[in-house]
Amino acid sequence: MVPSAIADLVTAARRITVLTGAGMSAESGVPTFRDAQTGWWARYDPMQLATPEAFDEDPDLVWAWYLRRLQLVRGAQPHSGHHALSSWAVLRPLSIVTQNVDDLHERAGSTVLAHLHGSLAEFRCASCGGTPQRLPELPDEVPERVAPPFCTDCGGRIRPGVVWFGEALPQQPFADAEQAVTDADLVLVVGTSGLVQPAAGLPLRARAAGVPTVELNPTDTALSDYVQHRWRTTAAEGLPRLLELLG
Ligand code: BV8
Ligand code: ZN
Repeated sequence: MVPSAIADLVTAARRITVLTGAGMSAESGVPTFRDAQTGWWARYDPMQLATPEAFDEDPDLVWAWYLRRLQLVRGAQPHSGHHALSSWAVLRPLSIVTQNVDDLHERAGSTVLAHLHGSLAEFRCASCGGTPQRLPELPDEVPERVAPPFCTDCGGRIRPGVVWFGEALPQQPFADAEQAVTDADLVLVVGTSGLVQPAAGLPLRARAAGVPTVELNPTDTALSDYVQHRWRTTAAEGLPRLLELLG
């Protein structure tokens, strides 16, 4: 049952911006950052691995971690929440800003306005920034360490096309995201703990611009006190209910 204040906002909204985090992919079987990682990956803290320092120190370990995550995402399917957003965008202008590096929104038919933290399926040379001509082949069982390939242009190491902790976000996507949360007449915040900056500041910008903000998350988060409405639901449960309101 959608809380009535949220139902009213959703039916009235003409320009919606949805900010999604790892919780959006959870029901597709992709672990969130704060879930214990499965298997022997439980030994590693993503916050330690998702850094340029980790890649410099142990490129083979970090590269294998990303190949493993890419393999996990390729084996995952978008869920009813992803499809609900894709259908909603046919009925109303809807922008998706995601912190996620998977392509589940796209595979549900959505266009993503901004991948704030890059993408698992993109790679570039850590030295010259060039993009390799071909993607790495994925072994069935990714070993604990796999040496990253070298750039055919300059011999530098190829790295994942994601934004690591301590790295700046891509400027245009972040500018587009800021515009999208202030131009909207409703901002949904789905599946994010609101701990990672500057992405977590976007709902606050919406609030400061007088845009109604609604959090869809089964638990309280760092943003819960700052959004206008909280709906303790999951992405795959809640988003289809909101779409149903549009008839
Ligand atoms: C930068 C790509 C500067 C890589 C990621 C001290 C204080 C404040 C800030 C900092 C600080 N020290 C450092 C910083 C900055 C740092 C930061 O914010 N650190 C935090 C942790 C303290 N930020 C950065 O470093 C950023 N860059 O600041 O640069 C700069 C400027 C100019 C020039 C140079 C440098 C870069 C941050 C990007 C890092 N990269 N990802 C990769 O994926 O490997 S972040 C990564 O973690 C994800 O992309 C995501 O953004 C984040 C995880 O957050 P969530 O998505 O929220 O996921 P989480 O697991 O936390 O939560 C899941 C939620 O889902 C939960 O609430 C749960 O309840 C909910 N949920 C679960 N199941 C469901 C569900 N919801 C709905 N349905 C369900 N079924
Ligand atoms: Zn290069």
